[in-house]
Formats: sequence, C-alpha cells, structure tokens
Amino acid sequence: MPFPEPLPMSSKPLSRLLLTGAAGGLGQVLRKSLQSFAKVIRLSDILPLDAAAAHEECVPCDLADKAAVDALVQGVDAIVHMGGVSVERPFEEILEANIKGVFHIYEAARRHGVKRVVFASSNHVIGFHKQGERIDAHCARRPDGYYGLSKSYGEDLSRFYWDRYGIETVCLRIGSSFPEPKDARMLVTWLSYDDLTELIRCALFAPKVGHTIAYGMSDNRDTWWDNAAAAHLGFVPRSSSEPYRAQAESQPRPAAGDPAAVYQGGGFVTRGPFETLPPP
Ligand code: NAI
Ligand code: 15L
Repeated sequence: MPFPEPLPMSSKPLSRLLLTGAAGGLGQVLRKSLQSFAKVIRLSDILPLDAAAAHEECVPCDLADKAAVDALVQGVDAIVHMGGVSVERPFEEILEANIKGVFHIYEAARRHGVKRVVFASSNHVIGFHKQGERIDAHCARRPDGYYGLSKSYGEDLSRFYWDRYGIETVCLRIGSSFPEPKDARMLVTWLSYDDLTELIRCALFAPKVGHTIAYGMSDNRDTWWDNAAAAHLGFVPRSSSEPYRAQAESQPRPAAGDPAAVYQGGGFVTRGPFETLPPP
C-alpha cells in the first residue's frame, strides 16, 4: 500500500515535529511519510541531509552533545527519536549516541516543555527470549548486547520522565523494518514501512499514552509478541510478511542449535566481545 497523500495544511495537527536519525534507513522513509502530521518537520542527524523542502528544517546535531541537543529540541511540539547506533557495537560507541543521546533528548524535552516522545526501542531489548516463546510488553527484558541494553535504558529513562515530569512516551520495540523481510526470522519480526508510519501516527496522536511499550510488527502469520499495547493505541497493521515467504525461506539459515536460530534476537546474540584494550 502506498503512503497516504499528505493531508491539506490546515489539518496538520502539529506545528513542528522533530525527527532524529533522519538520514538513516527509517529516517529517510519517515521524512516523507510523517509530513502529513506537522506543518514543519525538523530533521536531524550527525550525517549530512539532503536539502530541506519548504516544510522542512535541517539541523545537524551529534546526540552526544548536550547543548546541541538542547538547541535542537527548542520549539518543537513532539519528537520522533530514531537517531543513534542501530546495531551491536562496542559499548563506548553505544554510550555516546544511545545512552547519553537519549538522556539529552529527554532533558531537552523537559526544559522546553515537549509533552510527547516516540522512542525507537528495539526487539533486542528482549533478544534472549527464545524463538517461539510468546511474550508481551511487560515480560522480563533480556537484552542481547550493549545495543539492546541501551534501548532498555531508553525505556527506563522515558518511564522516569513520565513518572517525574509527565512527559508521555511510546517506546516502539521495532522488529525488523526494511522494504521486505530478508530471512526466515524476519518473516516473524517484519514491520513494513507503511505499518511503521501508521504505528508512529498512533503513538503521536492517541489521546493518552502515559508510558507505553509496544512492539513494532506487521500482521505476520507467525508472531512471538502479544501486541495488545499497540492495539490500545489504535494501531491496526495492514501488511504481512506472507507474500515474501518463499523468497525469505530460500535464504541461508543458521544451523539448528546455533544461538542465532534459538533466540528472538537472531544473530545479534552472538556479536562481540569487542576488545578495546590490548590483549592481557
Ligand atoms: P540507521 O542506522 O539507518 O539510522 C540511524 C541514524 O542515526 C543514522 O542516520 C545515524 O547517522 C544516526 N546517528 C547515529 N549516531 C548519531 C549521533 N551520535 N548523533 C546523531 N545521529 C546519529 O537505523 P534505522 O534502521 O533507520 O533505525 C532507526 C532507529 O530505529 C534506530 O534507533 C534503531 O535502533 C531503531 N530500530 C530499527 C530497526 C529496523 O529494523 N530498522 C529495528 C529496531 C530498532
Ligand atoms: C534492530 O534493532 C536493528 O536496528 C535493525 O538493523 C535490525 O537488525 C533489527 O533490529 C532486527 O532485529 O532485525
């Protein structure tokens, strides 16, 4: 299904929406698909961005720079926080972009009175649950690396900013959001770009979200996740991984018993260790 046509300007509910990670894979998609929701979209990334259209502002920013993030957030109504390291990497990299980065976003939101954030969490918060195990958003978290730990921190941090300062957040534990599912695991974890946009729309505009954690997945045949929280937001996924089954199942699979085939986090569960010191 194609992206919905942008609504007429008068019906755009937000004045200014901040999208971090705008140069990334999902950011480039959301740059277009979220334009219906705000008169102005402020786009930010540490990487260069394409020239801004009339309804866009491009503000380069390193999320690890507290003062720069504070200036970035000033004047926005809501934040869709997609920026950061998006794969397993050494802790020191994750610390700067993801852990300090998400703290800077929430501090700036507090200082500038932003009332709602959509935070791109990840299935790697629960990556050490076994494939086939059915879990919901309240299950024990079992992060599968420093990356998953940073997203777990973001979920806790956003909870704190709701309890302490009343800033609402929807944490989206995104499965695998790519143009199509690439392998057998992604048949279960896939989230189409159209469904991602719809989920973010629900997260931005559902009347009361408090602090909500929802999974980001399409209406796939098989699922490991009870997504009642997303339904509560009004999210109804429309895509399914089923049309891609034959192609995805033809890709090489990890051997039975390989942790990548055992755990929900797939190959992430075996990344590292990362040696950042000389051998002992
Ligand atoms: P991506 O890696 O393509 O995009 C992330 C963007 O963040 C990049 O453009 C990068 O330059 C930017 N970034 C990294 N460090 C930064 C820093 N210090 N300051 C400012 N910007 C910085 O990742 P993708 O796939 O677009 O994912 C977007 C978000 O969604 C990420 O937070 C990722 O963890 C999360 N997510 C994505 C999933 C997916 O399947 N695509 C699944 C689960 C979560
Ligand atoms: C993620 O969190 C990553 O950002 C993305 O690149 C994919 O690897 C995805 O999870 C996944 O688990 O498929």
